Amino acid sequence: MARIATRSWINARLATMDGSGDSPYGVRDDYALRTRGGKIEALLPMAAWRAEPEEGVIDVAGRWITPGFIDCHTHLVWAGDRAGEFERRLAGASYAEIAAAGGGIRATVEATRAATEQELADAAALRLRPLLAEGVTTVEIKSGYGLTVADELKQLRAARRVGTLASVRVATTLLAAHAVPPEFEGRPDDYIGLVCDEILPAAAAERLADAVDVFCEHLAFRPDQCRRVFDRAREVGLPVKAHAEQLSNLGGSRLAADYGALSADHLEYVDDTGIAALKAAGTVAVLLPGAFYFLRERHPPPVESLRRAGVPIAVATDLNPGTSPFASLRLTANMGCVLFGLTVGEALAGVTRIAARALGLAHRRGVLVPGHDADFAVWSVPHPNALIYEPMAPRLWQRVLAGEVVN
Ligand code: DI6
Ligand code: FE
Repeated sequence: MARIATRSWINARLATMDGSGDSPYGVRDDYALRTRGGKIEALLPMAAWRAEPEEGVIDVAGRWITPGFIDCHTHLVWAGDRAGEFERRLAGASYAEIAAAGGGIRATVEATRAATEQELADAAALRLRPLLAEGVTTVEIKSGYGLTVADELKQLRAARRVGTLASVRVATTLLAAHAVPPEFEGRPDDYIGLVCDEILPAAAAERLADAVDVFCEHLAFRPDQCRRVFDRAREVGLPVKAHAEQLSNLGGSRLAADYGALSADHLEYVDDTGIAALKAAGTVAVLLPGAFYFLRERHPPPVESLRRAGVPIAVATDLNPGTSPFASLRLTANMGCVLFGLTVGEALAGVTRIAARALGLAHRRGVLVPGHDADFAVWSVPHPNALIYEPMAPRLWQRVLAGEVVN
């Protein structure tokens, strides 16, 4: 069958999420959305729309169209599970104690090293399914459970392969500075040397990483160690991100801002200096309420200060086996509202326009605007706010990737 290059979705209500105007949703009522060659070509009032010859026409009968959702922070590729650790935490052990005793991230590292690239990709593609069923069209995937040259590259290749196994776009992030691996016990600086001298250059040479991330925390790496990784990333021309201020304040967001980071993520303990630095650098604050909830944290990120400062705020699942085993971006966005005080409009912008920005993709994804990738979702809802209000309700009518209906 010939591919129809031009299509219009007609009789639609658009939530463009373009950030202009008074409403956070950017509503256009009674519109047509035309795509050509995988891009959005035009948004037209129905009164101005006429079918072109050979054009495919899909009548959505008043349904809503939003940009495809973007999960801008996940650790989707892993092996093994940490259910026993969950039980130990419920019995009183802390995340930090479990990590210090060699569990936590290291347990997942052991299982991930033992898995093949294909096994990892297959498991990740399966794990991704609920996200796709709720309108996700782009997912970021981090490494960080390999922690050797071969195993980090294996994880990144598996992440890229997910994009061929499932109808989704994948952005990869090298997070080799996630934990000190057992063979470097007590020698974190030596491990950072391996990251800078071998793992990062190898990932860059094979074009396996779109960005570089670090875990700046007491139970992971100090700011001066993270700085070495950022310097190396800068040398090879890769943008950076940071897990910062999740459990304590080490100044990770200031460091990230110094390097013009795309995003600083978590930020429960960020202070005013950090917030000012993020604002000045244009760095996105990525909030991860799933991890906050699952670790039973008590100190939410200072959303009102971030908002007042004008720092762009995204929301992501942080999907991982230790701190956020929740494959739902809509549930996560709901948690962002209930636990952190985001408005529904902010949460929706946080999984579309601002999430795209956190991945350096603001020029081509995250809003409905001519010229952008034709990645969007068609919903059977009275208003997009229902997607966040009632996060488990199956409201997806169509998921569209590069102008093709994929669900
Ligand atoms: N912060 C997190 O929430 C995850 N990684 C990180 O740096 C947790 C990863 C894990 O516990 O497996
Ligand atoms: Fe994370």
